[in-house]
Amino acid sequence: MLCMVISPWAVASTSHSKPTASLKSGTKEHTAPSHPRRAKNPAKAQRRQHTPPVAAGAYSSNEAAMAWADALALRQGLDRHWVRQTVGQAQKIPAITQYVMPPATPAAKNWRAYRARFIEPVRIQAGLRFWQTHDATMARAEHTFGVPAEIIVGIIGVETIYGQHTGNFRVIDALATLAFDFPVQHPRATERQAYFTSELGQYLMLAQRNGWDPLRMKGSYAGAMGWPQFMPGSWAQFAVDFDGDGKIDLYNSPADVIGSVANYFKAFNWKPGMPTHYPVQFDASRLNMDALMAPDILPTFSVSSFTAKGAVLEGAALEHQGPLALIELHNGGEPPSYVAGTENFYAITRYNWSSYYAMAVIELGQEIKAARQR
Ligand SMILES: [Ca+2]
Repeated sequence: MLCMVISPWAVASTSHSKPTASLKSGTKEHTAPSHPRRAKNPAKAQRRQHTPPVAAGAYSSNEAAMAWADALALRQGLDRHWVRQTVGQAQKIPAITQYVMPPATPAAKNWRAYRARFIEPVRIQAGLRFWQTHDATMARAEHTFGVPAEIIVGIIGVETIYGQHTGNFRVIDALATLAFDFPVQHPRATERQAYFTSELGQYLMLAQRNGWDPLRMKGSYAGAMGWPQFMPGSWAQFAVDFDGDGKIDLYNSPADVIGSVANYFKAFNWKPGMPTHYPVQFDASRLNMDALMAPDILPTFSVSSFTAKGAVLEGAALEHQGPLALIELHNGGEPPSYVAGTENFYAITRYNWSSYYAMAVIELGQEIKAARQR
């Protein structure tokens, strides 16, 4: 899974964008401890599908990489020769060190532009076909994990358009580059480098456990893999065998993909039956915007405390049990959009740390569900 945060405003721009791999984007993001496992930015990943990676030399001659390989083998009981050989054949991809950098001049955040990128006819039609083809599996996932089919279909659509764009970088190259050559000028270089180093270790252990050829697997520039773009640590922890063939395959088994996405949300406290968000308006006479925005996307306010600060809810929202957050989505030069996010909205941001990402997943799922009902 990802855990790179998508940078919404970057989507509208043609140049590079934000870090992903879990870099937080500057949008409304929760300031919690760093996301343990996922990383990636679907928009960037898709844009770079056709970027031919250019290698700059193998890691076999990199002493730090070889020392790390020795330590991993010792710590995890892996074959030292195999680990050294594998890491030694990883290639540094200089372009990847550019991709993870924040843009020099960030574009304005723009939910409408971001939305237009993901909520469009090709993706909706692909989602409709996917849902129709895997209807029974979706229903089984919904029943087993309590996560609605429209959220599952929204995630897989935003990530890879149902497996169409799963990434063309060798995972070993992407992770080795970010583990051993993470750009020092990045504002969170130490943390990010540690993250990718850990993911490289997870990847090698996954490969060893599953009998993969670690030099062949492909993924995003951040090492996210398969239809749901799971980082290796997420694969190890949350992926499930949902077609019952005894293996987990997020590249070729749609059932495993569906079950794994649903299981990820279950693990991140998805609340069955709870809406993701409600419409919200404001009462200017008692509005305390600073207080409402202070917790960022972390659901914090009861309905009564939310409305006391000037948020106006109606209908089912007034009966909501559990905390809410005020979610702000910028629209370039136009006024921002706001919704009241629930714990399930927050759960979607655990897949990719961005409220723009979460809203795109939700709205894509809604559009596909509506198309099914037509
Ligand atoms: Ca399977």
